[in-house]
Parts: sequence; C-alpha cells; structure tokens
Amino acid sequence: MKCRKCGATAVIHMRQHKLALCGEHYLTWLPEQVERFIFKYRMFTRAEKVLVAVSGGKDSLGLWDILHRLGYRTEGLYIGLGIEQNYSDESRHLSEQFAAARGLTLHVVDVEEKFGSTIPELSVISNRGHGKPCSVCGLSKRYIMNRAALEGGFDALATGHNLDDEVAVLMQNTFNWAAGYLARQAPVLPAQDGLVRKVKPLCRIYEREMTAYCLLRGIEYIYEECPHAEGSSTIYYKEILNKMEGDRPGAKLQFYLSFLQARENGLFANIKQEVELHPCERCGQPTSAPGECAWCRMWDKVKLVKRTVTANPESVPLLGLAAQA
Ligand code: Q46
Ligand code: ZN
Ligand code: ZN
Repeated sequence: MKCRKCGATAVIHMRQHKLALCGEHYLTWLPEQVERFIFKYRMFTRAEKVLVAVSGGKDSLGLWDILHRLGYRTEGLYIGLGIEQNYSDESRHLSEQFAAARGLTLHVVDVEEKFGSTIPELSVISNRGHGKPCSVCGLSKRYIMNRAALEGGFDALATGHNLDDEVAVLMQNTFNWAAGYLARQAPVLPAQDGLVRKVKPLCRIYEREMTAYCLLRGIEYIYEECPHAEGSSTIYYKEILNKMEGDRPGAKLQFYLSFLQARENGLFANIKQEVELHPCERCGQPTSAPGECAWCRMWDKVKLVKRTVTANPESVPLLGLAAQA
C-alpha cells in the first residue's frame, strides 16, 4: 500500500476514509483533522486557555501533543486516583515525563494527598464494599476537573474521548432510549452556571488512529486499561462495534455523524438539555441536587466512617493558582 500524498510505503490504511498515508504525512494529517473539528464545533480559539485532562493513556497524551503542536495554550491536569496494581503510579509518571519533555505545565491533584482517601477506599466506604469504584471515580473526576478548571481560570476543559468512546456511549444510550443523555451527548458542552465548557477534540478520531499517532510520535503511554475497567459495558459495546466496523468500514463514524445530524435537525429539541443548577451550600460548585452536592455528601459519609480524613474537601485549593479574570 502506498501513501496517497507521496507514493512512499504507507504505515496506516484507514479504510473508513479510503486513505493510506506514510508516517510523515500521517503526522501532519491527523492534527489537521483535529484542528478542523475544533473549528467546526467552535471548541476554543488560540487566545483561550485550555486545561487538558490527562490520564497517562494514548488518547489524552496524544491529544495534548496535538494541541501543543497546533499552537494552542494548554496546561495539563492529572488526577491521582490511587488505583491499585501500580496503575496510578505508572500513569502519573508517564504524564509527568510527557509534560517535562515538552516544557509544559502539568497540575497534579492527588485525591489521597489532598483529601485523605484513594478512590478504591472511598468506594469501599461509600458503597459499603459492594461493586466497582467507577461511580465514585467518575463523580470525583468530574468534580475535580471542573473545580480545577474554574480555579485556574481556564476557558475550556478538553478530554481525550475518541470516536470509539463516543460511539460506545451512544449505542448504550440508544439501546436504553436514554433521551436525556442522548440530548446532552455532543462534541462541546457549553459553560453553564459554574460548569466550565467541556470539549472533545478527538470525537471523530478512531482509537486505532490515536494508537498509530502515539507510536509514530514516540509518545510513551500506559498500555494497560484500569484494572476496574474489565467487564464494563463500554468494553462490551466496543467489541460489538469493532465487529460492525470490520464488516462495514466507516460504520462507527457514520453512526456518530448521523446522530449529530439528527441532533442538529432537532430530534431532541423537546428534551430539556440543561438541568437546573445552583451552587452547593458547602463548596459552591454547581449541583442539581438540593442543598449540598454529591461530592460534599460523599465526604460527609467518609468522615463519619474514617476519622483520619485530613482535609475538608470544600476548602482545599486544588491547583494552588489564583483564578484569572
Ligand atoms: S472509572 Fe472505573 Fe475508569 Fe475510574 S475506576 Fe478505573 S475503570 S479509571 S474510566
Ligand atoms: Zn507520504
Ligand atoms: Zn459541594
């Protein structure tokens, strides 16, 4: 297979785009695509400050590399979850190494150092030892990312969700006819009442394309999935979608783009897309719950059980930065 641009041996063949490219042209093509989507969905401009949530994985580090190469103003945020089997240690090390090699600023918020418990411990306490830590983990990540972005005066928070991630969620929500979730699934979630703008610049990039990008760029990332991801419904839907993609190249992209088109044509127009938010009575972060937010209520429970908690979660400065106007 030859590169369409220069005729050299291709390193990647993207059947869904009917395009094969050599390493050099692929490393130019992919950032151009990402830039096109940033512009098309009005994610952010070069004048704005973007906080990139990094996990040490290929998508988030690949995204940060692309945004940096494109000249955007970025800083990174790594959240130390305290996941077992050295998963968190390794992912933090790779994120720090990535940032240091490029002279980029990486903010680290370690949940145990800042607040007194790791995510698995929090999960054991708040779920009484039942189930996976994913709901506590998701809640903590959403809370910390938003609060850190606001505290640091960032205009947008970028995550490394790729097309495979987005389509797996889309399929799950479609099977469940979860109209509220479908109405809110988008490349950009605008800022609202204390919630920072959230953007997904890789929403149209296949996972395989990100793997190829990181390998060609020599980006070291954590290969293993989080040990708690095993058996998740996302992985189940990804396997089904991979089978469909194998039979019909482009199936994932078509499903996603048709969904975005239907959304734009008003398929979900009757569904209220914005939930009503008010500031949490304790920490001031936005919440739809009456009174205190889920984060503060979770820590109340933890403090009752574990008297060694070191800090009040609502009063810990996350980034050590003064918010900018
Ligand atoms: S939610 Fe669950 Fe992930 Fe947190 S505990 Fe691991 S698998 S990291 S995206
Ligand atoms: Zn080429
Ligand atoms: Zn709160």
